Amino acid sequence: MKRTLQVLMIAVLVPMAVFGCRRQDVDTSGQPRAEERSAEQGDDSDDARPGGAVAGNVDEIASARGLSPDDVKAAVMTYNPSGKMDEYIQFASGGHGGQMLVIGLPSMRLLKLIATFTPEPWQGFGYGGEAGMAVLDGGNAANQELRWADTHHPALSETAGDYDGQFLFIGDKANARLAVIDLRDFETKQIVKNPISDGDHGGMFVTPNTEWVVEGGQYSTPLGGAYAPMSEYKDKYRGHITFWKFDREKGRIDPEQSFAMEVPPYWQDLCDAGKLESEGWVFCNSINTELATGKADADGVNFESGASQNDMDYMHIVNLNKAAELVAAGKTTELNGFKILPLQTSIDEGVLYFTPEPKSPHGNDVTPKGEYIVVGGKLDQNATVYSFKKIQAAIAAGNFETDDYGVPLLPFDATMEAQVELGLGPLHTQFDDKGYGYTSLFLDSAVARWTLGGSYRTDGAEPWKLVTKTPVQYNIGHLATAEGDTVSPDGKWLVAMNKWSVDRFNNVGPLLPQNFQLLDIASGGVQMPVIYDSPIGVGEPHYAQIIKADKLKAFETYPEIGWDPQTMAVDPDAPKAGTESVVRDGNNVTVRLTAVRSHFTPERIELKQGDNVTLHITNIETARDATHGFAVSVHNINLSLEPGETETVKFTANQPGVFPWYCTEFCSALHLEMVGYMLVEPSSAAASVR
Ligand code: RUQ
Ligand code: CUA
Repeated sequence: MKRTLQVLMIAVLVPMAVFGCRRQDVDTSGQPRAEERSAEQGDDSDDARPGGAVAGNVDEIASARGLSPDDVKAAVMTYNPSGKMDEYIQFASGGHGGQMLVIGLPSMRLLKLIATFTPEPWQGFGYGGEAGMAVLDGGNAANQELRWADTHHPALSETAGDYDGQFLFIGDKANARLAVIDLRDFETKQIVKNPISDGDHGGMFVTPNTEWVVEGGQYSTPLGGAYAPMSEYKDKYRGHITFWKFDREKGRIDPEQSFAMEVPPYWQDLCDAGKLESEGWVFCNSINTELATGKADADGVNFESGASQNDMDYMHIVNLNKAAELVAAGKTTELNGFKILPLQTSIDEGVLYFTPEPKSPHGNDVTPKGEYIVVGGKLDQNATVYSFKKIQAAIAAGNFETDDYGVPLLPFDATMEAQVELGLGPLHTQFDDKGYGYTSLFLDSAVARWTLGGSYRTDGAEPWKLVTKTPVQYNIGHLATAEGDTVSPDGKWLVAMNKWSVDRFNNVGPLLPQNFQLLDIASGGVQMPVIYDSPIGVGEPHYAQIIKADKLKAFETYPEIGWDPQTMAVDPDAPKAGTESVVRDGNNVTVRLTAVRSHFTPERIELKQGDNVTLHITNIETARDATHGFAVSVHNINLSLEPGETETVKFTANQPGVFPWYCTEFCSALHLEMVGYMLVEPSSAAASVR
């Protein structure tokens, strides 16, 4: 009976989701109907609105532009005049753009793109500079250079469960990798590749003091790159939850101290780390407990349907502290040089438990004090709330049933605290400082605000109850509130990260941006109006975190001349003013250059064809924003040197000819004169003709 209902829901809801609009707005084109479009835009829906040349006072301008009083209020709430800083900084994943976005709130201005998994020329990342090349190469697979990623869930480093503004982690769903960004200079310092799996999704989530960075798997395979046919799925395929040890001192992941838990070949999904009451535990959702293997012929069942048969999948409940003890005690095996905690060990030692979760669960979010876990079911109408205390009691009660792999199964009724009816397709949940949860509703295209229960309710409001919903455009995935997944959410701003933008922006062709919509959750009583639309035109962002801007203490310039951003220290070997040189030793040539407005020293490098060149260059500026570039024509060499920074490039001068190099940043009036010549003398006269 329940299954029939579910199949019905899929049949009805999936087409709606695909059209990407609120139900009442859909016609068969997937576009809101014209009359609704104009209703949404206010009375004056004339597309050719007056532009900048509107004279008069605020009321007159507003009326000429067709802005309602609410529009004007929204503008006033979000507008930053020149020089006014944003109060919050949002770090958003850049999706399959492979980068990170840095966005100011409430202005929603894009402040920076952080080159992360993919070469990025403005930052000179991946174009010859040795440090960046080494970071990118650190993320290569065994037999494949990887130069893109699908970034999903960023995690800011935490101290005692609060963002500390020091580091940022982001996972790559496509290739099972993790990047570490140092927030002193907003640069990527490390990429690690998971040695036992090539895919993930439940990452990155940090423990409250950032001892561990959690990477939950997704599409199960034989671990370690082995082969097995799909007919052996149940026995040979496995999932993983990988725990990366973070060395805060070094600012690096330590793979030697990291480990993976072997788990059944369900598809693990999002995770979250326990905090306060539940610190030391980790919770991960799963889907495909059906062990569907896909449709390969006419008789097969496709994944979409095969992996949605069961009413319940399993939340994975992991005693991480216990797991770490077992790892320290050597109870691990090794695969590709990486520590694995075998499934049977986790079962025997009480490290892993399951509890049922309804209807294709997705988001998994621990409440601020750590006593509840909120799970969204993609095909559900409810968010399901679990109690950590009840989970512990169910574990203590023992007498378990198990799943097919022998993992103890805690009864749903014993662990569940409440089911909160919110609407269709609840995904992810964030929190505020007033005891409310905020859940994205993908199918409804809405954000729901609802009351938490227990110690969060001091206002007499009924617990576990929907309070209000705001429609968003369209098909919201994640959402983020200010510090909304920490132990002390701020209760300000909510960004709805919408998958579809359809008709919200000027037409830029068939590939559309996503739409970040800013909602005011603080000042409007129970209402949560949408007050800003921000197009995101660089890959599909998933999760984001929003940190109070004053927690970030980034360098304004590098602290000393000759700074190596990789070691975060002065390179004693860095060229400085007066130490520039070109030194030849056989066919090895070492060039030591400096850059300062508006010249390089030296300005000529004379090479012979076939020379092995090592070029060190320092930007010896100390002024803020005095960045210089270093771009050599047709050599794929392009550096960005921030004030104080030193970089190294190595190349072989294979091609004879004359190659100007120049500064790519318009740094001064005589920037065009900031140039040099690299001359490569041919090894024979004939070679000089290209
Ligand atoms: S997942 S919404 Cu990684 Cu929810 Cu994208
Ligand atoms: Cu330096 Cu232009």
